Amino acid sequence: MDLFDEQKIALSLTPDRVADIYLWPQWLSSKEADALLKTAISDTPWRQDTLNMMGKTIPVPRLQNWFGEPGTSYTYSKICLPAQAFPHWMEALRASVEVQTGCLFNRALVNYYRDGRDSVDWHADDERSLGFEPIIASLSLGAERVFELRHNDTKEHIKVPLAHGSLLLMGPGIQSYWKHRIAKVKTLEEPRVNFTFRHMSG
Ligand SMILES: O=C(O)CCC(=O)C(=O)O
Ligand SMILES: [Mn+2]
Repeated sequence: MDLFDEQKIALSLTPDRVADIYLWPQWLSSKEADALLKTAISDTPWRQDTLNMMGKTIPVPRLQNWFGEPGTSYTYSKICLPAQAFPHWMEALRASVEVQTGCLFNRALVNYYRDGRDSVDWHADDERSLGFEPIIASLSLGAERVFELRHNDTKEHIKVPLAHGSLLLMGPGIQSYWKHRIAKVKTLEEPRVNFTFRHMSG
């Protein structure tokens, strides 16, 4: 499988509108992906953020950080993440994701799932700050985890395994009609790092 081996999954948004997900299952060679996973785990300044749930403070079940134009920030679930400048190794990755997808990305939310107990719950990346119908690219490294998508109205449910070195692109409209998550996997001990590249103006 090489760079051009792409798969397309068509998702219904409304009865007369479809959006595409593109998946490059082995976008990086396993050697490249191994090296990048090591760098990402050791060189990303990981944050342990907390959520306020019904008066209780609970840790976000993963580590994370936000990269982009210094001086800007991104807020989701009431967590404000000030942008860190892209380190050189992440900047190179950002640029190759742009070349592969033909889309522009100037921000990245990076997630570190230390093991199968870490997860991200059902959500859409639909904050107004991401603009109208944002396009999102997602690069996965480390343990394979299942990316689940669920339609808001029809409850149609699909599962896409995201392998070490895979790249996934969610096209316009998906954030408005579908939610996605990475569920916990009780028995999994291996880590996973995920980069979600986004575009924000300003
Ligand atoms: O880890 C993933 O594959 C998804 C992460 C995600 O949905 C997000 O950061 O918004
Ligand atoms: Mn997301």
